[in-house]
This record gives sequence, structure tokens and C-alpha cells, in this order.
Amino acid sequence: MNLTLQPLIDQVRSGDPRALARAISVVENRSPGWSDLLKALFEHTGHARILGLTGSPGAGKSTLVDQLARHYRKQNRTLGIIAVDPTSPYTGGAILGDRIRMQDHFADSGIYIRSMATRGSLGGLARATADVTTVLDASGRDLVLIETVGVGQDEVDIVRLADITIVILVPGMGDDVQTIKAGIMEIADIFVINKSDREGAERVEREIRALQSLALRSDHWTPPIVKTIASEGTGVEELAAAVSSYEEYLRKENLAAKRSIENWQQRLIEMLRDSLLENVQQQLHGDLPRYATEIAERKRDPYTLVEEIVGKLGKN
Ligand SMILES: Nc1nc2c(ncn2[C@@H]2O[C@H](COP(=O)(O)OP(=O)(O)OP(=O)(O)O)[C@@H](O)[C@H]2O)c(=O)[nH]1
Ligand SMILES: [Mg+2]
Repeated sequence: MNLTLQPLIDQVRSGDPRALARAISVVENRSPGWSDLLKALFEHTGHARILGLTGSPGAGKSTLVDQLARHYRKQNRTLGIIAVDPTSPYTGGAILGDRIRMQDHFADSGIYIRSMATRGSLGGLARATADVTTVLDASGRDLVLIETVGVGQDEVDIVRLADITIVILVPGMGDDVQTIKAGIMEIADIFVINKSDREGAERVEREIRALQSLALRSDHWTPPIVKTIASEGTGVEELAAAVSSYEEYLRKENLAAKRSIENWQQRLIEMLRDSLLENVQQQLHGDLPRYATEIAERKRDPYTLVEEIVGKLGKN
């Protein structure tokens, strides 16, 4: 254990926002001590409730996160918020919006907000988000809210971190439900139809119900559908109630542990994959181009080469 890290660990655990910021930077940038820090913090995790909110660009995720944060703060629960920016062109404006909204909570040490970018996060966005969640959890936050745009595999991986996943849809996006069906439908524990002040909310609801009737979940939970107008705070109480009832369901059916084990199985594979790949790349030094040339010229076969490289792993 790296002794110089102890003060930082203690400060993080006391919930100090400046220490949190420092610890998160160390972890995010893979600065010296990052793994010792996570190792030491891990035993203090597992207490925070992790909510993942995902939906199309501009669906109102940040507005909803903000409203939920207000709701939970009224109950004196502390929060960490991670806004994952996939650097899609859509989010350019929203970053500024997030900052403006954040100022509302600026003086409140019960809310810690962090934006994450794909750029610069080594080892993938999902891993970085998971590690930041670990730090926030260890700092004693009651809830961690993760906002992510639901588009790709990275986002699905991020959502898998969550205990409860909220999928946000909006009316008037044509065949949005159809598009989203493929990846995101299956992971929704709760559906939100935001911007319900707009026409078409009922239609979206009917579409979700129709899809739900086709696919029964293995845990037999039927994800509730909550209509919200996030910009006015309408439906936020109902959403929080839906979160509570799913928590209650998980507790009653003893499903929380099962879900956690499933998630860890997935994460372990990802961690191993990252780590093994790093290891192999180190082992290869700069040999990759030479190997590739030899294979292209049929002087070597790739199957034997891979066997050799993998065989050497862990032996040096
Ligand atoms: N009419 C209406 N507008 C809303 C509602 N909720 C949010 N908005 C507006 O929709 C816009 C986008 O909201 P955001 O909360 O930034 O959406 P987001 O999903 O976080 O967006 P990205 O992070 O860019 O993907 C803002 O101008 C909000 O004020 C709603 O219920 N009704
Ligand atoms: Mg946003």
C-alpha cells in the first residue's frame, strides 16, 4: 500500500469535494497510484445506489437528473452525478447547459458533479466511468446518477454499472422506439416519456407497451412507464416513486445480489481484456509492424504467433 495515498483516501472517505476531484483525476488519468487508490477504496463501496439514465441526444436527461437531484436533496440524501459526454456533435450545446444548471447546486456540498469525456480517458469510457463511480461510492454518497447518451456499446457497458436503469424517450421522434429497441429496450428497468407536454406521448406509451408484451423479462418485472415534463418538474415525484418500487422489488425477490454478480462477471471480463491487452502490447514493444509484414509475406502464420504470445503471458 502506497502510504502517501492515505491522507487522500481519508479525505475522500470524509466526503471532501476537493479530495474527490483530486482522486477522480488520479483515477481518470491513470496517474501514479491510481490502482492503489482504487484497491484501497473498493472495500468502502457497495453502499451507493447507482442510477443510470440514458436516452437520445436532447431527450432531457440532464434536466431530469437535475430534478431528481433536487428531489433527493430534499430528503437529505447525498449525490454524485457523472455526465458522460460521448463527444457527439449534439452535446456541444448541452455542456454549457449543464454548467448553468450546475450552478444551482454550486453551494451544496451534498452534490458532486463530474463531466467525463471520451477523449483522454485511457482504457475506454466505460472503465473510466466505473472507476469514478467507485470513488464516489467510497466517498459515502447515497446515490450516483450517471447520464449517458444511449447510442453505442460503450453506453450499454456504462448502463450495466447501474443498479437501476432509466431509459428516456420523447414523443415525436418517429420510429425512435424501434431504433432504441435493439440495444436499450432490454436494459430499461423504468421508462420515462419526457417532454410529455408535446404531442404523441400516448403513442410512445402504446408502443412501449406493445414491445413489452412481446418480451417477458427473466426477472418478471414489468418496467413502469412514467411521463414527465422535466423542464417543469412534472412527474419527478412519480419517477422517484418508480425507482423506490423497483428497489423494493429487487429486495423482495432477492435480485439485487444476482444482478450485481452478473454485472461483475461482465466487468471482470472487460478488466481482464484491458489488462491482458496492455500486457501483450508491452511484450510486443514495437514488433507489431514486423510481425504483420512477415505474416503478409507468408513467412509466418498468425495462428502460431498468437499462441506463442499468449503462451508467454504471465511467464515473465
Ligand atoms: N418542452 C420540453 N422541453 C424540455 C423538457 N425537458 C427538457 N427540455 C428541454 O430540452 C432541451 C434539452 O435538455 P437536456 O436536459 O440538455 O437534454 P439531454 O438529454 O441532457 O441532452 P444531451 O446531454 O445533449 O444529450 C433543453 O432545452 C431543455 O430545457 C420537457 O419536458 N419539455
Ligand atoms: Mg445532457
